[in-house]
Order: sequence, then C-alpha cells, then structure tokens
Amino acid sequence: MQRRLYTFFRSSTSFRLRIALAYKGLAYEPHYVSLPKMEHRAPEYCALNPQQLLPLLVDDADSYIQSMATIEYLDESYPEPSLIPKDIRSRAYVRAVSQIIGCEMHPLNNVRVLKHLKAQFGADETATKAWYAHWVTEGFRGLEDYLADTKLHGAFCFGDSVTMADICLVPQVFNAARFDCSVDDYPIIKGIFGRCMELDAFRNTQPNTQPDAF
Ligand SMILES: N[C@@H](CCC(=O)N[C@@H](CS)C(=O)NCC(=O)O)C(=O)O
Repeated sequence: MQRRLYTFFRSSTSFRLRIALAYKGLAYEPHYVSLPKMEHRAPEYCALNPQQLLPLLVDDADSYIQSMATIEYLDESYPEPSLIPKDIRSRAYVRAVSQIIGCEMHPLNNVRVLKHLKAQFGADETATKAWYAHWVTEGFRGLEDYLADTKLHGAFCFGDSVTMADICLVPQVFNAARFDCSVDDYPIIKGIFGRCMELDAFRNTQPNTQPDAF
C-alpha cells in the first residue's frame, strides 16, 4: 500500500489523522508505535521521524509530520469532502479553533511534559493531574467562549460541516476524559462532540476500537 500511518491508539494527534483519513475515505496501512514502550524513541522510528513524535503519515513515499499540517496536506491533495472552508475568513476561524486545541492545550499536557514535571520537578500523581486539569479547563473555557462569541458554530464547530476544528476537538475531549476532566460545563463543546460521535469517521477511529488498544 502507498499510504502508511504510524499511530498509537491513545495518541490524540494520531486520532486526528485517523479521523481525517476515514472521513475522506482514504485507506492506509496502520503501523503501531507504542508510546509506553517508548517505541517512538527507537532508532527505526527516529529514522522516519526525527522529531520522535506521533503521528507520521507516509503518502506516496513522502513523509508528513505535525497533525494539523498533515490534515491541510490531505485536504489539498484529496479535496472532497473538504475539511477546511474555501472562504479565507472561515479558514482563519477553523484554523483558530484548531490551534486553540493543537497549540494551547495539547502541548502543555503531552506525555513528555507530564513526565518532565514528575522527573525534574517532583510532581506526584495529584500534582500532575492538577496541572493537566488546569490547562484543559483554561483551554475549553476559552474555546467555549470563542464559539459562543463568533456564533459560527452549528451542528459542528463551523456550521453544519465537519472541519479540521472538529477533528482536533474530539480527540482532546477523549484525552480530557482520561484525566477525569469532563465537558459538562461547556454545552457547545459537549453538543458538537456528541454529534461528531454519531459519524462513522469519528466512531470507528476512537481509541478503544483500535487493534493496538489495551
Ligand atoms: N504538534 C504535534 C504533536 C505531536 C505529539 O506530541 N504527539 C504525541 C502523542 S499525542 C507524542 O508523540 N508524544 C510522545 C512524547 O511526548 O514523548 C502534532 O500535532 O502532530
């Protein structure tokens, strides 16, 4: 097969690409890379992705890293169904929602950050969870307010069409749930999440459906 996705079931950035590929109906060969087993630091994987992070997409022999950039690549290469609106203001909005999650929330709570807090600053389980909850709460609160203010949402983050914004949102909600952070206080986010999860592209790619799940 020409297309390979290096993924881990619990990796929310891998989940983004699983959704995007499924939504566009693009088949791929999954390659499972275990984060707890540190397989992302193994020489074979580092040779493919020197940044040593998941996911990695190989499409037609070219490699793509950074999930949001990769979603944009997929959307430009395989335009239908589209994940990013054509109108430039709407594009900016969809990218803004995506980046609230991808740039302001996810990086602060990534595995290596939580590990560093424990190893270098002596954070115990309680402190690590408090750190996680703080940034998730701040992120979802800001996102909820932005969605409410801009009023561009509908069934999904942007009107009634699935976009990259929804693809970033849903895995972040899954991630938060693992750390006991619910979205009950954010009615717009909660509603969008529920509607996304009615769609096959989201439901069939969620972490517990993946062959590498444990
Ligand atoms: N901004 C990157 C983030 C990639 C990333 O941090 N991936 C996580 C999994 S969700 C990872 O590989 N973590 C390994 C680690 O922290 O050591 C993207 O969107 O692709």
